Amino acid sequence: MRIGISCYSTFGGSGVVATEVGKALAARGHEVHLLSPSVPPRLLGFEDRVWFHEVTASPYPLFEAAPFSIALASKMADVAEHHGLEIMHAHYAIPHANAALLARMALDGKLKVVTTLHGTDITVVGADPSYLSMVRLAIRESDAVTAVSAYLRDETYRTFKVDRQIDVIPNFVAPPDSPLTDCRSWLAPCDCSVLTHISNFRPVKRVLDVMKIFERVRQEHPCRLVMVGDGPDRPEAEAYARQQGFAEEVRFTGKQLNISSVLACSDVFLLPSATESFGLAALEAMAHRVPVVASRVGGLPEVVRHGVDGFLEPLGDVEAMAEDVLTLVRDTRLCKAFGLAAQDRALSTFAEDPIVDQYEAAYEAALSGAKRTMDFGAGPR
Ligand code: GMT
Repeated sequence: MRIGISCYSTFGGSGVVATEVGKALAARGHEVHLLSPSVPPRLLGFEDRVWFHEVTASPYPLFEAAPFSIALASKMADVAEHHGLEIMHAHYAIPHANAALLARMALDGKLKVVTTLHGTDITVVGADPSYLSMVRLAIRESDAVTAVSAYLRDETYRTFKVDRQIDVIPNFVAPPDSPLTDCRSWLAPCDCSVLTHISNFRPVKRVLDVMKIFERVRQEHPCRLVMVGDGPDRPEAEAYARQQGFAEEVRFTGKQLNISSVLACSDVFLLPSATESFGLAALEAMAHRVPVVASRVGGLPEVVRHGVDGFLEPLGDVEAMAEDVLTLVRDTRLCKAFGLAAQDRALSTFAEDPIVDQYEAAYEAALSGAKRTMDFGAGPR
């Protein structure tokens, strides 16, 4: 097939999934055209059968802000026409799915649109009244729609009241590469346990809870905290560590391309998010044998098994999460057993190949026009 993939180029999960799907499809012999405002971080080197198309919204004196969605739709239509694309796979509804529908109109319906819902495009920003109608339209009119967890599918039905098939295709992970560098001595220059958090430091990630969990654990066990990523709440988290007098024990590494090196020397992964449709960062930690301590929200219970490969606690219960971390770091045999169970689950249940098969099946369904004849699945509407 000739497939377009449209995504954001930030370090966020939707861009990671989009790029990894694209690379996997290209490895299977498909022709893949990635459209994004800049090269996504996971598209590092040259990949056979992968084209990259930069989307730029030109400024004009009349515009208060350059209309990215229109520029994206235009680019989609041009690339689809000149490269004979059959499918446009939109990752994150706003504005990728709406732009893809416009491109489909521009090409008289010759392009099929597959939309993957990732998380806050449904649970936060998509539910905002200023976007809701257009997200509903995108979900209703796409030729196929997928969601990354059963939780997200059900939230979509609940919020948008759409009456159509939405397939659950979870995030996936490949077996970890051997780490490029051994950074444990830099991250934790002592015989300490290493707690790690990776995110884009948006409010939904509750990075202050991460700091408070660490603050509690360090009172009882020697440890260090590694904070990977960047975003609006980083300054507040750094200020908190300084005010509480433990800044020397926390490494804020900023954005990192090679998270394998960090995860390979981590003991526990922290994800106390307010909502998480799936939790790709948790899955990547699990693939590296790192047990996860997280909040019991959204799709996280579909990924982490409480008491088997991690712990899930009520949202905001930093005390319980700190106790869970202490349970793990005080008992290295238990921590290792959890890590092995986590890796086994990540690499079996969320293995790349069968999940990419499901995306291929979604493309086939879109091409065959099966949307309207499918039975509507289990979710409430
Ligand atoms: O930042 C992004 O690219 C998307 C982001 C979001 O907020 O929607 O991440 C979501 O997509 C990931 C990949 O499917 C999921 O693993 C994350 O759980 C999800 N994030 C949230 O739901 C907060």
